[in-house]
Amino acid sequence: MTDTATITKGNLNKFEKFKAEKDGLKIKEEIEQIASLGWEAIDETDRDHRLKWVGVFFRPVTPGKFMMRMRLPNGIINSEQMRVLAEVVQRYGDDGNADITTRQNIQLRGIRIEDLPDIFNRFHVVGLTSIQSGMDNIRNITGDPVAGLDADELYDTRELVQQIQDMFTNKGQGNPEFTNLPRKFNIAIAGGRDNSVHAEINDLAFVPAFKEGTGQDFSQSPTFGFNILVGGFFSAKRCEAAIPLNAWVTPEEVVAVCRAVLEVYRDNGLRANRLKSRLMWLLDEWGIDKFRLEVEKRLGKPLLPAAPKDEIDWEKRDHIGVYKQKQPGLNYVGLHIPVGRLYAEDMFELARLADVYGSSELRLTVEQNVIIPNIPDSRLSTFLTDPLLERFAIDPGLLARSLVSCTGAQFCNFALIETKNRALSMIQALETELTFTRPVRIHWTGCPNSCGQPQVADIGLMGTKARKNGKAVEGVDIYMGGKVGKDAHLGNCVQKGIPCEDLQPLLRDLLIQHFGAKAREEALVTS
Ligand code: SRM
Ligand code: SF4
Repeated sequence: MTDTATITKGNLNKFEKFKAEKDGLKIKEEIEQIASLGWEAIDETDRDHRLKWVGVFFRPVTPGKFMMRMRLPNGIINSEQMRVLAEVVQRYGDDGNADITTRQNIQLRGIRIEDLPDIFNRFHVVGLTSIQSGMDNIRNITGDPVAGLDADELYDTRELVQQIQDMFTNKGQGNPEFTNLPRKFNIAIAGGRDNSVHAEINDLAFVPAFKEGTGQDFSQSPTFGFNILVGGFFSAKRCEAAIPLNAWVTPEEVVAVCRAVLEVYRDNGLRANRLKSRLMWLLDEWGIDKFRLEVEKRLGKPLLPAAPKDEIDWEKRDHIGVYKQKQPGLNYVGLHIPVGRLYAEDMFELARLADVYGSSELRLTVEQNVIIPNIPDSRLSTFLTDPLLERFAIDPGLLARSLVSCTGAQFCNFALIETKNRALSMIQALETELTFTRPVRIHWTGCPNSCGQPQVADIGLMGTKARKNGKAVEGVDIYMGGKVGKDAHLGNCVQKGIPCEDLQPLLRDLLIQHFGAKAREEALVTS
């Protein structure tokens, strides 16, 4: 457990000071009182920061209407839970909505502070939690979105993801052992061959890998496990892909290794400067060998060296459309949710689809879309005629299909530009102008914090301030070259400060030059 002494390295910054004064998790006991006081009377540090320990975010853009960030391990939610979330946002009318996030998760908007006790009760009844989902805590753990469904999967990640969450949240009750990390922390487990979780951009990631000669009988066939990557992160100051820890673990060892890595980071991570506090900065200071040694000490045993290669050898799938499951006679269907935005009615309707056609389960993807699993062959054709599929398509346009966008100026005070609506209208215009032979992954992010992951995109657009005719206007920096799936690597900034109003023709040219798009008239002539 941390104490003020262990975290005091140099001068305490404002965040370290308030964490040392009162653990963020303590806010949990004060919810009733805060709710009865009303948002305007809340102590500023509690309002702006500590409430994030229970997943409640003050939104300066919409004062009095808070955001709630859930935890949905492996991106899985059932229809009953989805209905509870829908009921919560429904009560706020036009102010209420929800977003599927880039970590397979859901955020709710419009929340009034006086409703928190009732909302937490409702969450409790259906087994939902928003605990430790913001500030210096571990974010939603991502896992393979088709875990347990995919005939080609190497490992079903669901149970492990849940176990890790249970460990650091004390089964959703809150665990003060892990509520004062130096900074946020991202964990991902890949279970398939296509790295559907973007392992490379997590602080700690497990990727499938077989190891020879680890069984008691060395003639045994190779043993399944995971190679470990550490230190991947994006921030306004620096973006890095994760690096190998040179360690391989069996699935049974994953939870203990997570705990060991978190303890090392918690007790040794740099805390003086919040711009230099993510795990990679500690790895820089120590070197990977010392870090590995410290993890071994916490673990109480040596780590085996990494397997020579991992099993990520597919291009990344987006799961939109209809796919056979490994269970004979069952299918999963991926629906495209434009920029992840949902309204109460959509959420009720998605829950209905899951109940009527599937097994009452819904899955979320890091591309902000929904998968409905377990649809029997006999129900599939009726499912495909359901009117909801006109809104949430299974065969969207090739640009819309891969579009990802962060929250942007509508709700986020860090934003330098409006993102979601702009992204949608620009993609619509480009799909009208051009034809495509393959999807192009365009990611929008409203500021350099990179929540929309522009560095993993074919074309990444990062909000910035630009100038046009001597005036300050909304603009973007353009990133290209991000590669996902097999041989994933980050893209780079290729153009800076493009005014948003000049962006569409520029994107049009990029799509033609680099991604084989054709102008519609030209496509007609050549066909
Ligand atoms: Fe993020 C802060 C939204 C994924 C890097 N992020 C924020 C805040 C909380 C800022 C704020 O208080 O307004 C945003 C809330 C806006 C809102 O009202 O929605 C916010 N981040 C999001 C989401 C909702 C974007 C989305 O539309 O999907 C994602 C929520 C994920 C979740 O369910 O937990 C989200 N954020 C990410 C990712 C992507 C990822 O995890 O794969 C990143 C880059 C990866 C990483 O963290 O290494 C990311 N968010 C940041 C950062 C920069 C972190 C840093 O080390 O500097 C901040 C700012 C900060 O923490 O100081 C930030
Ligand atoms: Fe907000 Fe910036 Fe993150 Fe977008 S990238 S959600 S604008 S902090």
